[in-house]
Amino acid sequence: MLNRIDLRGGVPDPRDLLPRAQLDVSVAVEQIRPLVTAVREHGYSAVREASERFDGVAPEVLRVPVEAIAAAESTLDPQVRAALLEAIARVRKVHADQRRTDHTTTVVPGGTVTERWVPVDRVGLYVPGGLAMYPSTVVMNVVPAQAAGVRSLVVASPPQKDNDGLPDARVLAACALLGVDEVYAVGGAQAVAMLAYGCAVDAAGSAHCAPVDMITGPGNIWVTAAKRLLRGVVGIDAEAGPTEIAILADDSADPVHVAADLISQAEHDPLAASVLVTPSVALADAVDRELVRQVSATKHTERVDTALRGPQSGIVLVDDLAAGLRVVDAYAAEHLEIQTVDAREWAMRVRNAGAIFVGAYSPVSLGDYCAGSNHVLPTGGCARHSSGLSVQSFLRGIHLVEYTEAALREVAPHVVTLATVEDLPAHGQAVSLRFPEMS
Ligand code: HSO
Ligand code: ZN
Repeated sequence: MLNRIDLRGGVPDPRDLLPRAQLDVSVAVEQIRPLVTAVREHGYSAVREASERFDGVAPEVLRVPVEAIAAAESTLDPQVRAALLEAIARVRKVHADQRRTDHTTTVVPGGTVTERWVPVDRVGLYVPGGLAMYPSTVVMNVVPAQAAGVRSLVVASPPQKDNDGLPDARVLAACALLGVDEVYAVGGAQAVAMLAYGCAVDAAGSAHCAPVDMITGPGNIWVTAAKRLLRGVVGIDAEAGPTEIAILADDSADPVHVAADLISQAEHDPLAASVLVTPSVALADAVDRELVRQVSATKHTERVDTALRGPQSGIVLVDDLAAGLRVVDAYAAEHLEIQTVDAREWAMRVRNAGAIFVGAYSPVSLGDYCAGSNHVLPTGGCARHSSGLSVQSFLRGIHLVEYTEAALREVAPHVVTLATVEDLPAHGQAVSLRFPEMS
């Protein structure tokens, strides 16, 4: 069922041979540019027009009334509430441990540099609502922002036709459980533009969404394009593309589990990528057989089938696990499962992955919801240089430089030398004129 890529015999750099979807965000950027400009210039009316055009519905007041958020929570299925609360508690536990403390380094006696960690003031969190609804993504965005100490948090999520133009009720309920009461029923590129520039949220212009400093969260290609276009106007997290799972497995892996995990992420999107890397032809054959069986029985057969048969998915055959490790490093998957003997040891050797799921009982879906880890992770190979969302994403490190007169005097000649070498004498002057003996 999956394409096979045979890398046995070894290849110097497997990167170009690996399956990966080519999503051209730059084309999408040009397509959404007029919309972003319209939102900057016309605010409310442009946002509403775009919502009607793309989502087929738009409430007159874009801000969700707090009563509607509370109502979504009070009508939440008790089992869903319990599951969300469990997820929140676990994600909070992990993210609380990420908090950084200020640190002062004494460079020389009388000369210190303190690093102060200051949260971003106002953050917009985008929660998608297309093929699936994502209350779990509310948790994964809000919890680290709150743990970082972000003061003002706003959520934007597309209006739903079947919920009177409000965002999905479970998304609203998750906001309520986390204490977020500023929510906008706006999706797509128009949501990103609205958050970045700020805008009136009713026709009379009597209510406003203030501009945010940073926008995080996954979204479709239009959301990603708008984030790329507005980067600089606002800060953004890593660009999110379609979901990916890579599994490094040997003969010890259970093909039934491997197939289920590959399907679990293919379920997100016809463009999702599911990749198995293995030295075992027997496992590859067994997984393939198992996929045929499980895909026909799964709910979203068509979507999953398209994703698995797409050029972005496949089984990569390698000589041994060490070669497999080079392949998964070159691929830099959003999610990497290690289902091998000594899985933890192999996991510790991986250099590039958004998150690593170790052993037979740590599937990606556990991390999607309830492991405590974050599920907003770098895709498209960005795991080579970026991390998933964390408390750190919402903090800025500000250096406080404090030198005494004596400490500055001591280092002044070096500053003057470096300023002279860069032909910036005024820089040197700013130091030397403080000390009459130097001029
Ligand atoms: N696997 C997705 C996150 C998610 N899965 C949300 C289910 N709900 C991207 O990491
Ligand atoms: Zn998922």
